[in-house]
Amino acid sequence: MKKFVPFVLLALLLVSGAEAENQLVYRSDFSTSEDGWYARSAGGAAVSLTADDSLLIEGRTSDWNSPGRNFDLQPGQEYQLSVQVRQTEAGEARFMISIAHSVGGVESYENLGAAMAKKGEWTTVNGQYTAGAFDQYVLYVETTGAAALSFEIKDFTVTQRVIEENADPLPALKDIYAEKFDFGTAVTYYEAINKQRMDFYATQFNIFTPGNELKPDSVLDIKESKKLAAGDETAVAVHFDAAKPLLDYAKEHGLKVHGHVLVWHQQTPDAFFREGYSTSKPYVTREVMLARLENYIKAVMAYMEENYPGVIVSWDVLNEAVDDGAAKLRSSKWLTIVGEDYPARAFEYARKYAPEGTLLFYNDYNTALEPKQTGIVNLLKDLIAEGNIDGYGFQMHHDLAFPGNEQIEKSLQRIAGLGLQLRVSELDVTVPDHTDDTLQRQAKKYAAIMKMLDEYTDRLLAVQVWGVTDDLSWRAPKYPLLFDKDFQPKPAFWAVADPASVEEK
Ligand code: 9MR
Repeated sequence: MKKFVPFVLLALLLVSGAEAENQLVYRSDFSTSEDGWYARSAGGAAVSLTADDSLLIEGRTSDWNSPGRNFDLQPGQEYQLSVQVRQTEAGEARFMISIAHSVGGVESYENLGAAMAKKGEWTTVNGQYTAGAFDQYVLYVETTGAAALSFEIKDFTVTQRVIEENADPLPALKDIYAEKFDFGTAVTYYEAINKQRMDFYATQFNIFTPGNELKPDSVLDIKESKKLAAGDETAVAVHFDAAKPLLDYAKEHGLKVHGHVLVWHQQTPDAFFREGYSTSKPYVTREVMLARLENYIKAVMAYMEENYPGVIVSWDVLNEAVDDGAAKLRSSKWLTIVGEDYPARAFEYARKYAPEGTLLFYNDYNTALEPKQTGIVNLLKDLIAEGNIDGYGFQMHHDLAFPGNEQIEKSLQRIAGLGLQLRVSELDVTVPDHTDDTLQRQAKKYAAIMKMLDEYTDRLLAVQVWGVTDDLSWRAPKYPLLFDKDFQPKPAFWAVADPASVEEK
């Protein structure tokens, strides 16, 4: 049966903020010139035009000797690549599209696609590439195990996903909720280096969390720490290469960042817990581990204060420390090596070194479920007693029916009753397919959550979705987010923008 769509909603559905489509940005043309292509070689190989408008390479002595061309690629952008190759000297040969990219004069390589070409047959080689952050990009066509083979190429194409702002902008979630709380999203490295994407995100969101890039496995510099450990087992070296693009973007555009995460049982190198930072050595003592924890937190805070003052407004100090099946701390290396007070110590050090005013959170999932909820409440009570925690982050990785709305409501009430500030830190709602009906049900779930949250605006600092477009979600096959892969707002977006417009039943 056709659903009644109110006029206002229909009008809104016609508005869209941005869209993405595949556009051909380059097709080789060898009819009159080499079109910028040259031979990549230490001297012997050379390219020339043929009578049938292809480019021939001869005189090769290594597989990497190849026709190559410099391209002006944009960091973070996704490219589809294709080329026709033909060789007449071997029964068959393997061809690859590859890229040589360089930054600060250091060149590195990736193979982007491969195909076998039979003697005399024009063969298509396809590849794809999401551009990293480099100063220079050279695409080339090389062989594997056929160093001396001469071959021809034609129809080299580069197709790019282009994001275009539409004339009619979408209503912005950050503006709709400006009086109540910040609206944010998680962003990963490849999104952060994609300026087009970030510019679109910045129209909707005013707070960002690195999806992975401030986790200990991105931040800890094990190699350097190892060197330092030779003189002092408690020393810790850190670096922020992965997080920099987002931090730079936020700093430049006056956006807030929520840091995620200082202490977690996952995505933390085993070496962090071992003597000499060596995975073959025994675990360190409680004393050494606490000193490493303190030094780690100190170094992270010092770097941020020096390079990005004021950008990080809050931190998940501790993530997912409570057991899934019992009201207690989950077993982890932190628990084994340091003991039951490791959460308290983490908050103590975070408070000690964080700039004044930085808010410190404990963050967890399945808050609506027992006995985990009681475990979370017990931990929060202990941390509150120690005086170094400001708030709790509800992750809210949900699906259509799980957890039920009453369960979510109860968990909000119970945690809010502890007097802490709250965040929704990782909101997403998975669905099994993306039929219209399912997407409407997803919208209803989002609307129900937003309506509940409206009761807690006195203490709710931010609502963050865990990603923007479905295709880049950690749960991509289940379409959990507010925008589809082409940046089109889903019914879920409109439901979050105006929860009251979504009927209950
Ligand atoms: O979104 C993150 C994904 O890219 C990583 O593969 C995954 C690995 O642990 O972590 C995801 O983020 C998690 C977050 O840090 C903590 N809560 C659960 C999130 C989803 O797994």
